Amino acid sequence: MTDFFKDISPLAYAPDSTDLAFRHYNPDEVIAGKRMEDHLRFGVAYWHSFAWPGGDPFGAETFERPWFGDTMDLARMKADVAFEMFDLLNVPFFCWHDADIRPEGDSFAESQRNFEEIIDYFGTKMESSRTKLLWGTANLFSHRRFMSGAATNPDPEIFAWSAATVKNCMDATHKLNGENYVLWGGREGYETLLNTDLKRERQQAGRFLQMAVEYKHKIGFKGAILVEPKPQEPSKHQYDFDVATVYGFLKEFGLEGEVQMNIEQGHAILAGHSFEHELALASSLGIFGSIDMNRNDYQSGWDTDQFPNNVPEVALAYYEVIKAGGFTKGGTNFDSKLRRQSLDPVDLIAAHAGAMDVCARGFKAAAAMLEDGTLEEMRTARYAGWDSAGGKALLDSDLATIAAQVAAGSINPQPRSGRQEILENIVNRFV
Ligand code: XLS
Ligand code: NI
Ligand code: NI
Repeated sequence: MTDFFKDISPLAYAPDSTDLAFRHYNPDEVIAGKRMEDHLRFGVAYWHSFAWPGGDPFGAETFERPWFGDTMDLARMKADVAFEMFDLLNVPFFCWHDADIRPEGDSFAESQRNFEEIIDYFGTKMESSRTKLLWGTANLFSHRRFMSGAATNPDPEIFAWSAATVKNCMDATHKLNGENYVLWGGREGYETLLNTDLKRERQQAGRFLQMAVEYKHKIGFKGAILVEPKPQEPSKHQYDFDVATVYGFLKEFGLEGEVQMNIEQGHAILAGHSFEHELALASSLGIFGSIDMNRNDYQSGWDTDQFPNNVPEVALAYYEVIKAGGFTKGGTNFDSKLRRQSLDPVDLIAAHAGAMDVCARGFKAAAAMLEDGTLEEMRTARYAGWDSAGGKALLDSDLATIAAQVAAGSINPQPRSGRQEILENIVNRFV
C-alpha cells in the first residue's frame, strides 16, 4: 500500500450522503434487465490521472506526484497508486498508452524491456484486482521522433518504429486480456500542405491499419480494433477527422468489417458535431464500438478533456448508445483530466466519482426515455409515409415515373410540424 490516498475510504453508493460517495451510480441496480455496472463499463485513463503533470502552454508541472520520474521503481509506485484508486472507485476497467506506464529507454529494446516488465507487474496486480483492461494503445505522438507523424511520416524508419511499437502494445493488450485495442492518430495529419504528400500519407496510414488488423488475427486477439477520430490537435489537420471521414477511409482500405469507432465527446465538438451525432452515425454505419467520455469547453476551441458534468448532454449520448444495442466490448473510458489547480488526491477521486454519477444519471434518463417510448413513437410517426405502399414503391421507381405521378395530381404534399420544442420538453421531463 502507498499512502497517497491515505485519508480516503472506498466509495459506497449512498444517495443521501454529502461526503465522498456515489449518489446515482449503483453498480448493482438493474436497469432494462442489466446491472448498471455492466451497462456503463467505466474505465480510468492512466495518462490523464497518473502520467499527466498538469502543464499547459504557459506553465509546467503543477501536480508533483511522488511517482514522477524515469525509473522502474517509480513506474511500479505509479501502478500501485493507480490500482489503489481503481479499488477506491470500484471501476471495472482501465486504459493505457505504453508511454504512460513505463520509462522511455535509451533504445527501442530498453523501452520494450521496461514496458514488458510493467505489463507483467500489471498482470500480477490484476490477479487480485477486479479491474480489467478496457483497451491498450501506443503513444505515437509525444516523443520528438513522432513530430511529423507515425504511420504517415515522410521517413519510413518512423513507420517501422511505429509498427514495432503497435505490435508490442497489441501483444501486451492481448496478454492482459484487453477488450479492445485503440489507434488514435494524433499526428497522422499535417501542419502545412506545402511540405506534405497527402496522397502518399493516406496510403501509408491505410496499410498501417491493415497490418494492425492482420496482426490481430495472427495472434488470435479477440478484442475489437478501434479507431478514435479527431479533426485537429496536435496536428492542424488530422486524417481521421470524424466518423464519416474514417468510414470512407475504412471502405477505401477494405477494413469496414474489421474496425470500429472509439468516439470521444470533445473530439465530436471539435469536429463541429454533437457527441450524439457521431454516435448515431457510427451506429447507423455498423461501426460503433466504445466511447471516450469527457466534456469540451464550448468557448476555447481546443480539447479541454474536462470530466463530464452535463446530465442532459450525457443523457442524449447514452440514448444513442442504448439504441445502438449498448456496449459489447466497449465501455465508458474517462478520457478526462483534472484542471491543473486541482492538486490533491481527493480531487482525483471526486472527479471520477462525480463523472460516474453524471453518467449514471444520464444513462438512467436515457433508459427511461426509451422505456417511455414517446420520442421513438413520434419519430416513427414522422416517417410513417415511408411505410405506406406508395412510400415504399417510390424508392424502387424512377424519375420519369415519379414525375408522371406528380403531374397527374395524385401527389400533393402538406407540410407538418417537426415538433422540436415538444420533443425537447419531453426530454426535459427525464433529465
Ligand atoms: C487525445 C486522445 C487520446 C486517445 C488515446 O485527444 O483522446 O487520449 O484517447 O490515444
Ligand atoms: Ni481527446
Ligand atoms: Ni481519447
